[in-house]
Amino acid sequence: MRRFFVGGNWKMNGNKESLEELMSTLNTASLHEDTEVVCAAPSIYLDFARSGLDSRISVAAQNCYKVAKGAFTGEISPAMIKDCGADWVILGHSERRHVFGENDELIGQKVAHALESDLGVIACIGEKLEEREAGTTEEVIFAQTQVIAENVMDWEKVVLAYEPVWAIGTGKTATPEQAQEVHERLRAWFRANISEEVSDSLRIIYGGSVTAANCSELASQTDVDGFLVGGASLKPEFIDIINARA
Ligand code: G2H
Repeated sequence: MRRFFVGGNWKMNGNKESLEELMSTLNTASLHEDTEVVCAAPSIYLDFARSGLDSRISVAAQNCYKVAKGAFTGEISPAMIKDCGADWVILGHSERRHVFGENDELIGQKVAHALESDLGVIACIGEKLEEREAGTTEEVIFAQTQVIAENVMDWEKVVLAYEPVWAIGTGKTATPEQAQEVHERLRAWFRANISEEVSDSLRIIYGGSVTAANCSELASQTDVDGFLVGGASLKPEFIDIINARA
């Protein structure tokens, strides 16, 4: 049985005042005990998020670099993330890939180093609209997954987030059928290329305009094991998304 996983990706939003309000709403909410909840704060607020959120909620960074320390101005390392009390990092998010030009090779190196440093990794993959329209969705997401897989020794610390780029922040969610279809194919890829055990146990979560209104139907799909939520994670409706699985 895969534990339902809901991540809130705050992206580059909020300030101390608004985040404090959000955290107090989450801290006092009734949250499904079976759901693992993680909030990904901007790096400058990692400490603030860890001290403001109660212990039911883990904290993630939204990115990190591929080495522990050194002359890399502006970057943060997994060791620093852990030092702030956070346990997870999001890697390969489409905004890192497409706004900041991160390629598969760099993402793979970051995955390897984050895992070596004992951080959990929320590894993101997803196709662009033109790739879906060209019928290359599988080719794209399998290639992204392959590079991630080459850098993973222990799958227990990995959650795979399928986030179709055309659904991110656009209000255009994948239908439950579209999400299930891709998640099922990803699970089949893991069965064929990694192992039956990893295929059965790996949590594959969906991201892209998830809201309180569409989360229940998505959560009821066999291979959807949770969500990575952007915009809606900054609002009280995040609680409904955490509690989406009946
Ligand atoms: C996808 C998602 C969170 P949103 O990026 O990772 O954001 O829910 O705003 O589409």
